[in-house]
Amino acid sequence: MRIVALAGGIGGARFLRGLKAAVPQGTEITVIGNTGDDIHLFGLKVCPDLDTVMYTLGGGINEEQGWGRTGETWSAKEELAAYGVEPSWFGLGDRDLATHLVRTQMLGAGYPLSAVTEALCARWQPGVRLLPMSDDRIETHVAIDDPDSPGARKAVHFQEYWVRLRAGVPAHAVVPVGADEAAPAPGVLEAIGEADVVLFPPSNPVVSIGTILAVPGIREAIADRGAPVVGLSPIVGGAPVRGMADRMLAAVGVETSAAAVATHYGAGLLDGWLVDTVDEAAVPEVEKVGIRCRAVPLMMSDADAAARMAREALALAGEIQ
Ligand code: GDP
Ligand code: FO1
Ligand code: CA
Repeated sequence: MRIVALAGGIGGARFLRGLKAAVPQGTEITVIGNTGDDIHLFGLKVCPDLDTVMYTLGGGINEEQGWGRTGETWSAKEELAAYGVEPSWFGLGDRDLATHLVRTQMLGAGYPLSAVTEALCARWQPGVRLLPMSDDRIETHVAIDDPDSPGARKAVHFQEYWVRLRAGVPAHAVVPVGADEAAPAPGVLEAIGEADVVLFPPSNPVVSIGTILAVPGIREAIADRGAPVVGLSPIVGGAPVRGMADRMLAAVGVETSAAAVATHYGAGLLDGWLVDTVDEAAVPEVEKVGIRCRAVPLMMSDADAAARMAREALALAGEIQ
């Protein structure tokens, strides 16, 4: 069986760990990773979502934090702070820095991000084929009120909105800058074209899955493929399980509910949707718009729970086939 999964960071990575445990040997899993969160800092290219997937599946993730390396130290960050250089709000750990150094060096030598990601994965052996959604630069920006100019708005990088501002001010728009002119990375459309199942893990619907779908050709390839497309809700009981996805949903005019996210993806894209058991009442609402829906436990409290979720998603896909 060939599975394609789109993925952001933590929600995507933890689900993928469960998926790997749930599938029979020989199953090929291709992950299309979000690169809209990528940022250039101190001359380095940082790809938080690709790294979160790579470290989580490769056994190098800081489990409590959900991003960055296990056993991390922060000497470089302290030295940068001593120089008084900004940004000081984004922490690059010493171990993590090595990843960004290798990536930046390879990009500088002319390798595309997809080749660089493959090279980094040669060390981490994530057990899936991890592809960036695109080799082209795409950066998610968020429109907020400009505090220095009343009545005006300004755009900030997604990481500035998420990490520095902690999504603490209203987001008026979310724009994947560069997506219009971008192309899917090599292998992305081919993997979708050969997939038996396409999965949307419980990743952020706007800045993770939404950004991947904004790369021209990806949404169309998934919709046209005809293989079952099954998603899992990152919204449980009317709130994100983790993070500030409600802020991002509000920016695109979508209610923070498991049913509203399914409707946002739409029956033209999504065939099946899993909501948490606390959201059982949403099932008929989702089925009414033509998406098959089941209520099952969706809390990834450990790897086994994530594996059970993956089995449920594949079972629903099997019903649709
Ligand atoms: P990010 O890039 O690190 O923000 O990670 P993703 O976009 O992949 O996933 C973020 C989403 O994961 C958030 O909106 C959370 O609500 C969701 N999430 C995290 N843990 C869980 C969980 O245990 N269950 C479910 N259903 N969603 C989760
Ligand atoms: N998240 C934070 O909240 N603070 C940080 O300082 C931070 C640093 C960081 C470094 C590397 C990396 O791969 C991820 C990092 N993250 C940090 C997480 C990341 O920025 C966000 O959680 C995601 O991009 C949101 O999707
Ligand atoms: Ca992300």
